[in-house]
Amino acid sequence: MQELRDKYLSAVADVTDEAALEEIRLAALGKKGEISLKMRELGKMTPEERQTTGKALNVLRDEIDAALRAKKVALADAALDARLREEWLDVTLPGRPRRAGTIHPVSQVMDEVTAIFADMGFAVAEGPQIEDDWHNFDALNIAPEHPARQEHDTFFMHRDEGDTRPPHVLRTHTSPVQIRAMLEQGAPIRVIAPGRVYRMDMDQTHTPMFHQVEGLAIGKDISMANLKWVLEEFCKAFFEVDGVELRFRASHFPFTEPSAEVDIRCSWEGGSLKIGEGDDWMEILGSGMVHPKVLESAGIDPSEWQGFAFGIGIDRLAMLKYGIPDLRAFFESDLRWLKHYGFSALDLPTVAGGLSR
Ligand code: 2NL
Repeated sequence: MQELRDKYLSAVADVTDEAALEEIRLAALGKKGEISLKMRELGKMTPEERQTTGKALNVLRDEIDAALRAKKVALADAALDARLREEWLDVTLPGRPRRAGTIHPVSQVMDEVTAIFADMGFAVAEGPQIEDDWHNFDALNIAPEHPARQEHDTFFMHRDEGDTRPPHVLRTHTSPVQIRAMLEQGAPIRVIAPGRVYRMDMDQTHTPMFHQVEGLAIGKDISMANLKWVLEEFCKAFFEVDGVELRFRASHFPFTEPSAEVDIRCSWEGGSLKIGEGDDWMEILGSGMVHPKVLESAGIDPSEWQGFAFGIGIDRLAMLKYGIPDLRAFFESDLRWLKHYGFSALDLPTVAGGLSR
């Protein structure tokens, strides 16, 4: 009896998995288990023997049963502990940063410019990026001899030999969109034409594709004064400065008469740009009164109607507003860039010596 007790209790103590534990239970307490067989032998015993042996067997059976149950719980606990250790994770760790996409600065500026002009009653007009040379040039009073019409400056679509159709080009401005709008809607009209334009130009400061917003307002008595007000309102809203000051410089475009390039007062101290103060002027757009010949081409009678048009390059505006907070630091010694964007008048410290960031 003592032997049986030691055998099973030490087996239970040594076992390390539930399957082996179940084998021990069957070997001891199962139908054909050692204890069960011993119980069956009680029938052959004398009543006295049966009483003492039976009692001892019951105690032994209960003791082994209790040990088995306790071990089962212990094994389950240990298994759970092991799993918790294995699958442990530190929920206090900071998350892995995810790169979030953003709207491209150029798209953002296009949207802003569009929204500002929408507030002043300008509708958005769209048109093809591949244009015929009539809409892109002739209708805009750009003569056949004009440099823009040379192979050198404009992307011309391929023509097979013997194909005598007039040339198609990648539009060099969004003006043809406004020509189409005038032909479709007539006067009065107030539209802007934002979009991609193409010129064969590629260097440090030019890309062959860039972005433009052109605007057009035609009415019975729309004047340069209206142009000035619209552009001032635009600049106040876009640069978020109340005290903007614009300077209209006489210029020339084939499609406007008179024509003006427009500069905005700014300061450029310590390499950071401030609009509306200072002694520098930065060119931001070209404009003028729509040439009578252009109105005529677009099916509008110039003896009855007149109006203004303007064109703004978007890429540099995007750079100024969102791209680079400190252009001088960013471009370090690139005077070509600074000159191109109108900061040549600045007294730059000896550039070769390097500028502090
Ligand atoms: C510039 C110059 C300009 C226009 C664009 C225009 C359009 C039509 C008729 C007349 Cl349909 N003019 N557009 C007028 C003046 C200047 O852009 O330097 N842009 C960046």
